[in-house]
Amino acid sequence: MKEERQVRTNCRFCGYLCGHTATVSEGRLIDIAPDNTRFPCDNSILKGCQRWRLAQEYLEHPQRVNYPRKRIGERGSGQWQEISWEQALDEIAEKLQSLKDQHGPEMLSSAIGGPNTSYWPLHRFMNLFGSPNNMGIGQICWNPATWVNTLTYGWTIDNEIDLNNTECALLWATNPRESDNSLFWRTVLDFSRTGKPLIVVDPCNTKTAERATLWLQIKPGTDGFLALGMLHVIIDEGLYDHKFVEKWCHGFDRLKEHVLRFHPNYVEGITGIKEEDIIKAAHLYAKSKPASLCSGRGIDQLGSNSIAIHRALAIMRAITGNLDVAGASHLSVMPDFVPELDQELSEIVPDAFHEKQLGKDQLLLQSYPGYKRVRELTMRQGKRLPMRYLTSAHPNLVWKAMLSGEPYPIRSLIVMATNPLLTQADTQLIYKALKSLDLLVALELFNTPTAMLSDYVLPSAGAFERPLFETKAGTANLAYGGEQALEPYFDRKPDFYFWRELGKRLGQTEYWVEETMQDNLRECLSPANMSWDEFCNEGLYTKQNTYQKHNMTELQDRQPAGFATISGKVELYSEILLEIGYEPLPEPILPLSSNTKYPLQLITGSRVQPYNASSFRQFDRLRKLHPEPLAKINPKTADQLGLKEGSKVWVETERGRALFTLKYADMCPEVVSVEYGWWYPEMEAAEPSLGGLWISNANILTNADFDKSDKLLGTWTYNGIPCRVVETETQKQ
Ligand SMILES: Nc1nc2c(c(=O)[nH]1)N[C@H]1C(S)=C(S)[C@@H](COP(=O)(O)OP(=O)(O)OC[C@H]3O[C@@H](n4cnc5c(=O)[nH]c(N)nc54)[C@H](O)[C@@H]3O)O[C@H]1N2
Ligand SMILES: Nc1nc2c(c(=O)[nH]1)N[C@H]1C(S)=C(S)[C@@H](COP(=O)(O)OP(=O)(O)OC[C@H]3O[C@@H](n4cnc5c(=O)[nH]c(N)nc54)[C@H](O)[C@@H]3O)O[C@H]1N2
Ligand code: SF4
Ligand SMILES: [Mo]
Repeated sequence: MKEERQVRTNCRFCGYLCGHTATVSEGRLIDIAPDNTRFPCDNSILKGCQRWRLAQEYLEHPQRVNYPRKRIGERGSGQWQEISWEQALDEIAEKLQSLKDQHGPEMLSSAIGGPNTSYWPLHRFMNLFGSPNNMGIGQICWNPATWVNTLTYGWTIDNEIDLNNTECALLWATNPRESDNSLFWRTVLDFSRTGKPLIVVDPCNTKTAERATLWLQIKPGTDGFLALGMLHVIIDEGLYDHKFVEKWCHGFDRLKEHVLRFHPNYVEGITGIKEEDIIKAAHLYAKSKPASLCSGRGIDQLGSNSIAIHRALAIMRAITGNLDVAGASHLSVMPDFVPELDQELSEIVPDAFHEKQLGKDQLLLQSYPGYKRVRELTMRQGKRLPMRYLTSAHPNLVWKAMLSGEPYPIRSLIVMATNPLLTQADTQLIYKALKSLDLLVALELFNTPTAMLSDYVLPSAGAFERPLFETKAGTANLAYGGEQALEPYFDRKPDFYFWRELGKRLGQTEYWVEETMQDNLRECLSPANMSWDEFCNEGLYTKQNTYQKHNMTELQDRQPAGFATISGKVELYSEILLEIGYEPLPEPILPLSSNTKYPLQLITGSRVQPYNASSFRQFDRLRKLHPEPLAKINPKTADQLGLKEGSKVWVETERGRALFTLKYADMCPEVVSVEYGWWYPEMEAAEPSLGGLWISNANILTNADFDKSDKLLGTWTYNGIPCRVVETETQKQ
């Protein structure tokens, strides 16, 4: 009989890493089952997730990349030669060295995506190579809240919904029913059954909004006005926490004056939400204690408005006494284990290469000077934010430098665990930029459209084939994950291997001491006094959350710790924003107005099951469940435009057009919400089709032009874009 092994492991088919038990025989995965005892996992919720069931198929899928391949025809011709890792690494290293000699290290860029792998090995390599040009999606995912909470509270927070403590939950622009198959959705569901107030702010009546006691149907991009309208009510009616405000908040009087003009009646005209509902929401949130306020991607993707709205929400939490309080939120603490910042070696590289950062002089915070200024403050409490995420290059500047050579040439790109042709804004620009490169390398599991245009595609070890260590980028004392379930199939290698081997070929040997990712993680955990084996067994490293830390006295001077800001308090009025030349109080702006040519407002990319971004379109089982890219619209709006449910439509913006199937939904009138990430892996994996890249890709409709992006972080706009919808008889080509 064949020997079978049970391995306590985690799924890696999206960022949640749900705990599972894998059954492995002769190095092959033969079964997989959710494991409630491993964080984060809820068996009943996981019944709804379709992806983990695909584990075996995922490992063996005929479209997986299994061996390193090198382009032999024209770029994008789909002609490849399989080569060894040695050859691929030698050739890539040689090419990078010669391009570096010619143009300087900044000619190399890299691209990363959502939480699909560990990114610090890439950052370490880029730091040592000397290039600041890593592009991410942080500007529209995670960074706005992290930056804004840090500059307001001195550090970032985790929001809590705790069934015993939380008396009210306010979910702002997030739809965990579609985006989260793990513990958070379980908690929201359970909370909704308590009958306590659950408020959802979303233009669409999502499955999450359906569970709300109050759904605020907001016009896209007007959230800053709503938040300031609620603040108006809370302050006007004295519903704030007077003691906390007096002792711990800076600039309350200026805030009070600032919110005067956001009368709910005025806010109703902008947001489309009735005055009485704005007042009701403010009452529910401010009077129920503790109240939790959790926000999602919908407000991270609104250009400058993202900053104003996050600031207003940060202020709302603080003045209602919901900061660092059980059942509402807690300020995170630095990890006991080695933070990603140190794994990246970000602090040992000379400052000189920071000078080469694109947009450094225009971006006030998401830049090395901005980072350094904030670091001076957070270091008062011994905390350091992850540097490479929060200084990542603005993609629009990088794509443009590839094309124009200005301000300096960027000639090569290494793409890891992301598919920018589908997930970054402005597909047309990216396509031209990629075509112009001297070297394009993709570390991938599948032959994505981005990989199709590459010079080399390297087969990464994915879910179950490599160890996992997820850490909130080192901003909290929490890590979860575990051991790989099996050795990688075929010639796949963990991403760590690629960076280490490339680094060794380019003079970085002394910085890559540990041979494997496991060795590295062992070292990384040692300050926390936990062995890698213990960690894998538990699947979790964490400490009990602590609260009200600003009141704790520091031993030497017996002074309360306060907050790591310029004033030492929560900055309602931000001194650091004032200092760097940005509005110290939240100033929302009206979203781009619709016009006669583009009369509707577009939302791109709300999450839908069973897919994750542009991934999983290769799986027939999932395609049967959700066969077509949908554009959702209010039936009345459709009727006014003479459009019928089920018809194929072009959604058009000034940037281009993409094909969707129209679906009626209970949502804001005059708004269209399209799915993102759609391509067709069954179509030709070469030019001109590139896997159906140009058919229904939402990012054909978007742009991230630097001069229209936010000046603080470079946040661009994925939601609230003027558009129109035109019926077409054209079917998928
Ligand atoms: N219009 C619009 N665009 C958006 C968004 C939106 O809402 N609207 N959302 C944005 C957000 S929040 C995010 S996070 C991004 C997500 O965008 P991406 O991170 O680009 O997500 P995916 O398209 O899933 O691409 C991930 C790729 O990584 C590969 N992969 C998986 N695991 C591994 C691994 O271990 N190693 C390697 N090397 N590869 C691996 C997968 O095969 C897949 O091709 O999209 C952003 N783009
Ligand atoms: N199935 C699936 N799950 C995923 C992902 C995936 O691609 N697929 N991606 C993962 C990633 S990378 C992320 S970042 C998370 C994101 O997860 P969530 O934060 O839940 O993000 P979304 O579903 O993009 O957006 C949430 C809601 O914002 C609303 N919205 C759009 N515009 C506005 C606006 O202007 N104002 C307000 N108030 N609401 C608005 C949308 O209607 C949508 O219902 O999901 C993760 N989980
Ligand atoms: S939600 Fe589903 S796909 Fe994501 S980690 Fe959990 S089981 Fe895997
Ligand atoms: Mo994301």
